[in-house]
Amino acid sequence: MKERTFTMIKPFAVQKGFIAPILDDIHNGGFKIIAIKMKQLTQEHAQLFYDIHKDKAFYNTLVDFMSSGPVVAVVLEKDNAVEDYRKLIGNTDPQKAEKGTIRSKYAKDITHNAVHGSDSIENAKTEICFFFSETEIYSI
Ligand code: IDP
Ligand code: MG
Repeated sequence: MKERTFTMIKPFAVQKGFIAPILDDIHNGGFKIIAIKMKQLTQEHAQLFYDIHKDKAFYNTLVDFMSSGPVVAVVLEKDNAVEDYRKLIGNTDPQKAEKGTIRSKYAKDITHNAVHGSDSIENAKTEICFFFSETEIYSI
């Protein structure tokens, strides 16, 4: 069944020039891009996006990092998109990410881990709405 997931190329990967190679891996993974935008998150936006982690020790570092430069927000479509995209990006910690995964290839460390990927269909919907209005998402 066609499913949507949400990804964000994080500031470190954008600064390093990894937008194109990451989108290439996404394409080769069989995902269709149905919405895309570059955006600078404010501290408040980043806090809200990662609200689920607000009690974690790494929260402030994460918020500072995520608002340190532009991100690329992307809506992806594919059968089983949520689970398959998590497989394509690999473990949160790039040291533990399987060889060939996006995080193993483009991340610096666990904070600067190249990309975000939704962890459930429900969260994908919320995260897509966070960045895109219905008219910015295309049927391709
Ligand atoms: P995920 O991105 O693989 O879903 P989450 O546990 O949802 O991982 O954490 C959100 C983000 O917070 C991670 O992508 C990473 O940037 C950061 N993060 C998670 N765990 C740690 C940690 O132990 N130290 C520093 N940053 C972390
Ligand atoms: Mg997560």
